[in-house]
Amino acid sequence: MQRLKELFSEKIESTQKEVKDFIAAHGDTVIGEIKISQLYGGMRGMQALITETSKLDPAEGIRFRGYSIPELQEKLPKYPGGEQPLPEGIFYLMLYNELPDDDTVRRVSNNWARRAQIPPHVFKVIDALPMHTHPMTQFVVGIMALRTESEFKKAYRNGINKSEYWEPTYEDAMNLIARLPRVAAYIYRRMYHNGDHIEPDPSLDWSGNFAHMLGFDNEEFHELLRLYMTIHVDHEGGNVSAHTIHLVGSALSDAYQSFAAGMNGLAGPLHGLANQEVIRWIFAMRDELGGGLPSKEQIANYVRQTLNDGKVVPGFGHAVLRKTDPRYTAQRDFAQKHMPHDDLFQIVSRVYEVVPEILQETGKVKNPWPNVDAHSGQLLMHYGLTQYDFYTVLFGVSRSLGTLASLIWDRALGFPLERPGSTTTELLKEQYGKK
Ligand code: CMX
Repeated sequence: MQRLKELFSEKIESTQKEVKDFIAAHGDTVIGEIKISQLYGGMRGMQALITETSKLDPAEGIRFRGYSIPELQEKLPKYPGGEQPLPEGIFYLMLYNELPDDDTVRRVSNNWARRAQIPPHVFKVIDALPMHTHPMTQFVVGIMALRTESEFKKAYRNGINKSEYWEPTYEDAMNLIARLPRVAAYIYRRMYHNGDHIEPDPSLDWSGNFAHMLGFDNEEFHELLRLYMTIHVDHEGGNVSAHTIHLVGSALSDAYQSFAAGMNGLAGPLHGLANQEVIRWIFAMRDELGGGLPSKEQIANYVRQTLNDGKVVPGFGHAVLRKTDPRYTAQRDFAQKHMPHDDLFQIVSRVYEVVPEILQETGKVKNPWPNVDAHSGQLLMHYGLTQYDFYTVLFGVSRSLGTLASLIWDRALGFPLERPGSTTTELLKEQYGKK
């Protein structure tokens, strides 16, 4: 039986040729124009990157190598007796551009379990941080401490040929993915369970083992985590975390450095941190209203107050999406099936009924609909993972699958250093301000 790495190496040559031929034939084709407003507006709508693993459609949402989330829920292998896809499967799909069968997914699971050993200094470095250090900061520090294991760093120092860069990148990416759940669980148990750590169970799948190390052995929670780890993997290439990982990787920084950089972006409140902010926002609203299920009118007033205070309503809006995020819908379906009467789910549902209209009324919010972060916290809360400061770490563990699959392809396709140009307002005015 071929090793997973050999299987991947066979894909490289034909893809390299495909890309090279395409550039040779169409490299001069103009695919868009840039407006001055886009330079000041966060480059919205500019196609400026190649990311093969997924593509975001404003109306339809994310597709991974062409497959939507409902399609993947149907087609990807499941844990025995389970209904949700195994994230090992979506990783395989993104990297190999092929749907895996049950056996292949088991091999990915086993491969990661074999790589999951963490050198003891990583735990010591995390333990040196004060307990009030945000979990995302601890996570980034843990990732950087893991960098002592970098294969790329070693290979580069030994003078590796550039045509082989993908190989140590593959090793680093696979090792990092395998080790992140343990690092994340370590932070969680350290902060919230008096450092009472739980040993991994390598007989479980990657998410199941992660849930186990966090301290959750309820099979329904394992299913939730499989879904969570599948839907957060990737969101094409321009979002802050994916773009950062690609950008930093383009300097031939290794997977550890690139991924840690991206995680600092994910930790921003306009990006991944929004999932903890949603819960904080809902709890603050509930506290202000004296508990219980707020009425639609009370929620509307609270939303208006949030906007009047010059704050964003977390979990709503998106830079690309213009409809309800299918990742939100997948989580809502899960809640409807497993916890239709959960108090917090009732609030989240009511918030969904109220917020879009008010955001629309502002006349400026381009997408009034909920994104992935509007729902994830409620599901975690339901099963007792109540420490919302930790939520973005879960998002980060999942994001490793898409962004590191992309990083491997960046190296396999020999993508160059990313270095766009910048200009100044003065120069723009000189060039275009007189018309
Ligand atoms: N609440 C209040 N105002 C909002 C808003 C929201 N949820 N979403 C957008 N706006 C505002 C913007 O702040 C901006 O205001 P100004 O013109 O005063 O600066 C205006 O509406 C136009 O913004 P936009 O073009 O609609 O949105 P952007 O592409 O600039 O920003 C995003 C996208 C996600 C940062 C924004 O919608 C937001 O801040 N949402 C809340 C935070 C959030 O949920 N982030 C998670 C996104 C998903 C993820 O990455 O995990």
